[in-house]
Amino acid sequence: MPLPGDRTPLPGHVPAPGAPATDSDHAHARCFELAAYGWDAGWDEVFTPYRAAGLVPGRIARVDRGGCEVITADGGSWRADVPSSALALAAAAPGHPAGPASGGAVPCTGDWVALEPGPRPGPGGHETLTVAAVLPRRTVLVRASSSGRSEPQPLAANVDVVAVVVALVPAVNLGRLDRLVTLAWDSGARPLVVLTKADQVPDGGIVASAEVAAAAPGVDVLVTSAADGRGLEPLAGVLAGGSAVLVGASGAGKSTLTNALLGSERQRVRDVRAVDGKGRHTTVRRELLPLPGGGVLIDTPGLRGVGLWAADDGLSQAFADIEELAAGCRFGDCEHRTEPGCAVLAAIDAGTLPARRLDSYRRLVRENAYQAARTDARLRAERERQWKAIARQHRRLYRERGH
Ligand SMILES: Nc1nc2c(ncn2[C@@H]2O[C@H](COP(=O)(O)OP(=O)(O)OP(=O)(O)O)[C@@H](O)[C@H]2O)c(=O)[nH]1
Ligand SMILES: [Mg+2]
Ligand SMILES: [Zn+2]
Repeated sequence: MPLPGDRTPLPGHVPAPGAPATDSDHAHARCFELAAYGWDAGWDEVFTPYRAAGLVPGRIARVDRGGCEVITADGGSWRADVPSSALALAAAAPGHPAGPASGGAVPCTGDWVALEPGPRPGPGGHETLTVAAVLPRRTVLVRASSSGRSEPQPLAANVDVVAVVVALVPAVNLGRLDRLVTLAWDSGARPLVVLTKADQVPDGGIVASAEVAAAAPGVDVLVTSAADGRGLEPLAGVLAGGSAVLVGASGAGKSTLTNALLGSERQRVRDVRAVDGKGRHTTVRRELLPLPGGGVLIDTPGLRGVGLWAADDGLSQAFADIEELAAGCRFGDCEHRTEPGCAVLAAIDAGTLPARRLDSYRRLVRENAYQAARTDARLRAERERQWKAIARQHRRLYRERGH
């Protein structure tokens, strides 16, 4: 019972060895093949009603304008349509799509979805897969969209680890790191900092990694070099068996790391001879790739000016040290500026908290609050428009009935 769908394998896709032949083999493969992509008993339970409705599970490997690529139970990658009606529904869904969202979210890379197999309408219609629902997300990495509108943009769903990739050259920007670590914490997944290009610094990144560890309490820091292979084995160990996403600035070395972990030149990386390469994105899509040691990795395009979106939880976790200190301030509403009995200022005086960290915290809290205010205003305006539309409809019905 093979799955219907546009059987166009992704470039570079290798069919799973020993493809199942019988129905019972296929039922077994259902668990086996998707398990390599993170499917487990929990997802299987969530999927029960969808399966009863004749839908099949899949994981989104990549999203593009016309639809998406999904990995299905046979281990293959197929194209699937994302109907515009589903997108409209999702946009109207409450809370969309921040936080582990409802089934009404716009699909993004890493999402588990329920697919409807069926014929494409129209003359000579061939078989196709359509995304019928997005399963509720366990984790989701969200940023404020770069379009300037206060909208959340999901970058990756259902990952266990968010790896913040930062090059050791040029020198690490700790303010930028704070922002990315906050975003990573806010996803609900485990953050990890991966420092790259250790071969380019004389001390192998010892000093910088200590600074980074101090700036990101509770987050593991790995020093790597794709050029000489250092740190790659521990990194592969951390990523094995789960789902991870790589985020960071363009040129940080995400795709180079991805290739090193895959053991193949799957992802295009920036040409070292490109003199005008600054600020140009080599990777243009978020793409989910299976790792040889088990687990999957999502490589992403470089993030420029990434904004926080409703990242209160992320801020509390990324700056747990400051919030803990603040609990000891004399005044409950202490702003840690000039107040007497301020535990945060005392820690800065004592040299146990860098002043830079308080500045960074303030900046991100302010930005997060500003973003929230703008979002609320937009949601209010939207609701008003909806009410007006309903009122218009009522008036029309009223007139038609001859009142
Ligand atoms: N010396 C050295 N160079 C590296 C290392 N990792 C990456 N590079 C170089 O850094 C440049 C950028 O690497 P990419 O992997 O394309 O960076 P990226 O983060 O994927 O960039 P975008 O796709 O634009 O977001 C390339 O020229 C790589 O060869 C490393 O460990 N050592
Ligand atoms: Mg890249
Ligand atoms: Zn204080």
